[in-house]
Amino acid sequence: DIVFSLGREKSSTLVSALRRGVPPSYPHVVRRGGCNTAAFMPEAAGFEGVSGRAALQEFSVSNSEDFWAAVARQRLSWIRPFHTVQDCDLSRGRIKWFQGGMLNVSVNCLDRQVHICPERVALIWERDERGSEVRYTYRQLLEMTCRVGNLLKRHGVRKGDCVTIYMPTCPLAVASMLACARIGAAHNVVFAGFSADALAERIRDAQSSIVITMNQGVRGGKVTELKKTVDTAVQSCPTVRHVFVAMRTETLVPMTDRDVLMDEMLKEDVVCEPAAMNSEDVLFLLYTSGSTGKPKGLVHTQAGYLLYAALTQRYVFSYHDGDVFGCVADIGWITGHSYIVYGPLANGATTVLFESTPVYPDPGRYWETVERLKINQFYGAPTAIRLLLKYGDQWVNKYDRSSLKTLGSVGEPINTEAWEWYHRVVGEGRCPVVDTWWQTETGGICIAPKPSEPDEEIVPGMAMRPFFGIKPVLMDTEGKVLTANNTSGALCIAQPWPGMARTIHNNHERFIETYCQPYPGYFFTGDGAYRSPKGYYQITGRLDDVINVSGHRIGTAEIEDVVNQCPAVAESAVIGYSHDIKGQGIYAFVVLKKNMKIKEEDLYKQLNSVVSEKIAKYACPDFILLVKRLPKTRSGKIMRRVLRKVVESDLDSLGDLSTLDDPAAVQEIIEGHAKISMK
Ligand code: 6R9
Repeated sequence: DIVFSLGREKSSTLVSALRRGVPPSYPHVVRRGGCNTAAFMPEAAGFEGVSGRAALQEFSVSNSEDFWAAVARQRLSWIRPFHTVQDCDLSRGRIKWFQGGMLNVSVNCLDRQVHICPERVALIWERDERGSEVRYTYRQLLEMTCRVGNLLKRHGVRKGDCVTIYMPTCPLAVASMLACARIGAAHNVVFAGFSADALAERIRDAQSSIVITMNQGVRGGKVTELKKTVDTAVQSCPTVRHVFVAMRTETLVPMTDRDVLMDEMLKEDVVCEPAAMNSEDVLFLLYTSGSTGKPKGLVHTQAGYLLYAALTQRYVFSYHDGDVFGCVADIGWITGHSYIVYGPLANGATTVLFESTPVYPDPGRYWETVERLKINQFYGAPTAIRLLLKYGDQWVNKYDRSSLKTLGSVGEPINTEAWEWYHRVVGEGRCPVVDTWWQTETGGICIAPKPSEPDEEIVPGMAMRPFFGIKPVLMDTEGKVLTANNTSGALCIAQPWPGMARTIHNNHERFIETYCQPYPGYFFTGDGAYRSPKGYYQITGRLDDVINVSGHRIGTAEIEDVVNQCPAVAESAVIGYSHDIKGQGIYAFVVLKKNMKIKEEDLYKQLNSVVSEKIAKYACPDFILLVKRLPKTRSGKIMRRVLRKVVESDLDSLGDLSTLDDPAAVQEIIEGHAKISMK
């Protein structure tokens, strides 16, 4: 009778749970244990004496192997079961989970759902043109994925190859990612806002032989020439054999012998045998910025990543069967990978692919979309919230948001004002706001207010609580663990978890140096954090030379490298400063070569075009200040700390300038900056 009383969607959950061998999480389970832990997470029924969500978190950390083994067995479909839960040594950068196990990620995301509920909607493609959304069922997505898989195979893609995907968020991009997973190739999605040079660098580093792209992209009513960018990029990528071209618009683009129209997939079979992959085979590379000029290709593997993405999507957002999950990120970033594609699909969710911008055609776009698609969980970036806040409440109130249950935030700290507005206006004060802290490196959310008991407090602007299996620690400058509360330090994670990146592609040394060596035995995040008197975490920002512009990571060194390539430039220093909407803006200090005569305006134009050409538009400086020299130590190191203080108008805490090679340099910079800020 449980089946009959639950309605269609719910009863299918029950059937699916039973088929997967998961104890169903329905009322009879609740009553049996006298607490709701097993109803909350079925696996918890097997963890003796664990009652309540906080206890479950503690158990997941102190009995990490038992916890992850139970969850992995029950939430993933295995071709062959694993024999070893984990084999990790953080101090050596050795991270392996679920060894001996074999599975296929696309089967876990697609075939599993098709068996139970083939006509459930997997994707809603919210196209740039408002009101023209397109739905794809799980059956259709599986067919599309198989066709792409077969097409790739026909063109020589084999297990272990790497396919670069240069596409905006759209169904074919998702099918391409899953097709790679199906045939055992790794994917390398490059954000479609990156320039030809940035794309080429990533294709070369990944040794990719295939690129999948589109004729043109459409976003915010504007067309971008994606195929043209790929054509330029592959000129310097000898490894590329084929470029596959999907058609987003009707505009024809020049094609060469190397190019293949994606339409060819229609000739392919809708069945594609899934490859049996080892847990630790590579699932994807994803490039992100570090503190040097060269972006790093972080490597995520199959089982651990998928499990972690699925579990966090379920529990941080209180996702339930039948919900429509709306993550408005771009698939070019890790948020898109984990919370548009892998997490939601592994849980059988309906996931939204948002192609547009928050203000197109007007600042009501998000909320109109929420109303029309009946979105239950909305996951966005603080920068967009800050922008929309400025347009006023009327754009929100115009639309029915009663479907919303949870609001999420990611990418950068969310300031209290934006948090309050999100909670009070967008969520009408009734939806928990989850500020989720995590990174490309962590694979999925590590710190967030949820899961926690329904009545537990959520503090504005704080990520607060570690997820299952996550043990955060704060370190002092000497590398000692800070045990007290009400204290700040470098944020590390004390033990491995299944979702973490395994290495940097072709550069394990750099992986160890960046993440494992700063605090031996711990994973170093690069962020600083504060732990409140109650033990809640608040992220305070990066400790390295990485800045965060509208939630996009960029290394200051990357920008400097490009600026320094300008013929007129002798040297430069780039810093981040706090920006109303973008979170951080970019400030470049530039020293010209001797006897260089160039109009300031021309120089600014040149610098902006070179940065957008070599990296991306979002990396262009907001301010450029021409100076005669930069503040440097006697050993020649640029003192960015001093520049930051000047820009923050915090002249009282410039600190000790006696180590400076030429203290007069600072005065010149102070005066120059004062002029700029008056403009
Ligand atoms: C998921 C993602 C990671 C960096 C990270 C941190 C910042 C992300 C945050 C946050 C404060 C949050 N960050 N979420 N800072 N509060 N909720 O953004 O990955 O692009 O790799 O950026 O973003 O500085 O280290 P990624």
